[in-house]
Amino acid sequence: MAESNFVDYVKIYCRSGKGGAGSAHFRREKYIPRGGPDGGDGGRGGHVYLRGNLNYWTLLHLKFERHVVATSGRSGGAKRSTGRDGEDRIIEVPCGTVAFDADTGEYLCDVTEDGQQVMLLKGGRGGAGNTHFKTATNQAPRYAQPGEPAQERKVVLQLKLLADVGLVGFPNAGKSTLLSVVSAAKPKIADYPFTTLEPNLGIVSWRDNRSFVMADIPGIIEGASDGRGLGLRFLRHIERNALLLFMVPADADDIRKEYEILLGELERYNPELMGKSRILAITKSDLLDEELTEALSADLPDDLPCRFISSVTGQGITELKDLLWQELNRETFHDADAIVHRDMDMSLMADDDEAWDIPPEEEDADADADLEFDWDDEE
Ligand SMILES: Nc1nc2c(ncn2[C@@H]2O[C@H](COP(=O)(O)OP(=O)(O)OP(=O)(O)O)[C@@H](O)[C@H]2O)c(=O)[nH]1
Ligand SMILES: [Mg+2]
Repeated sequence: MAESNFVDYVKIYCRSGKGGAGSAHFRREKYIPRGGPDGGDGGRGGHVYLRGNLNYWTLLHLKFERHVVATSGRSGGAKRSTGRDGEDRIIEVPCGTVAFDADTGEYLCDVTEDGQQVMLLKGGRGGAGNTHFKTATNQAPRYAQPGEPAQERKVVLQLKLLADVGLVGFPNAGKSTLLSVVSAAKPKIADYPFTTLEPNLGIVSWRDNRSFVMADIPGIIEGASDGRGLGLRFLRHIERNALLLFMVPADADDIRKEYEILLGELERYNPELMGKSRILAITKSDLLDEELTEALSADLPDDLPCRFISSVTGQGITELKDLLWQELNRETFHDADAIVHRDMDMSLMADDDEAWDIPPEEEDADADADLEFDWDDEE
């Protein structure tokens, strides 16, 4: 696909800061012989966080940010002075972002709310200075603790849109057209397959100023789970949707069969999608007369509610919205946040084999110059 502004996948190298070393300094002042240990503790290394931010819709702003590196804690100093903590780094992400380990595919965390902050990598603890090691039998410990090392990780961030209703259908089924009539969204609509190349979101207002969010994703075709068409790349955007609205056009050869193919592709992608509520809309019903409608009604799938609609004439649209709302508010409805993110299969991801140019660790300028102590010379 050409360069697009809808970025829902980025890979970033992240590193927390290492802890500063404790100091093994000894007090040295005129007229105070054998001043004793006075080395302070090292500072904590910076953490790396993810933070949800409603102002972002995609991961575009991170596309060229390849490294996120927190700074290290500073070493402790003389006179029990504690080293400065490293600076934290916060990666701002749109709500709905999920993080995975880029090497193992392991699921790490999920950010769904504005302002929600999740620690991705912990900064190293600072080491204890030699003052902590003074004991009755060892009044002059010449050692201090080093700081904890930094943590590093390549992280994949994936956006899984937060929408209530996801539209599922073959190309040309009329998904974008429906979104355009029930919301203010202006998706591209045309009479050829794969008009929609990236997901569109729209807010559907319903009675009494209430509303829900609908996601129009690119069409799915048979074999999508093997990578045909646009593949299943966009299916992750319906993983969170509480409700799936299947759409099959009235002029399809076999409505029930199309529905079953779609269902099969979804199941192959993630069997958990089968646990979601489903509704079937037979679109473009303006092409049917009463007789045909009746004939088709006799052979519809019976495991879900079905409705005939037309985005052109408005037939069945209000009833469909009512039904969607009703389903979304069902008492037993599962929480969209409760989805289980499966670990990613990294072997399926195109390996970009990039050179990472991992930035070198910074050196601590004020690191223990005082480590060589000359306590004995003081006498
Ligand atoms: N007669 C009729 N035509 C419709 C209706 N809804 C959509 N269409 C037409 O069907 C064609 C495809 O509509 P789209 O909304 O672009 O279909 P889509 O499902 O978004 O397709 P992709 O984005 O390619 O997956 C367009 O030419 C629409 O004008 C309808 O209710 N009645
Ligand atoms: Mg479309």
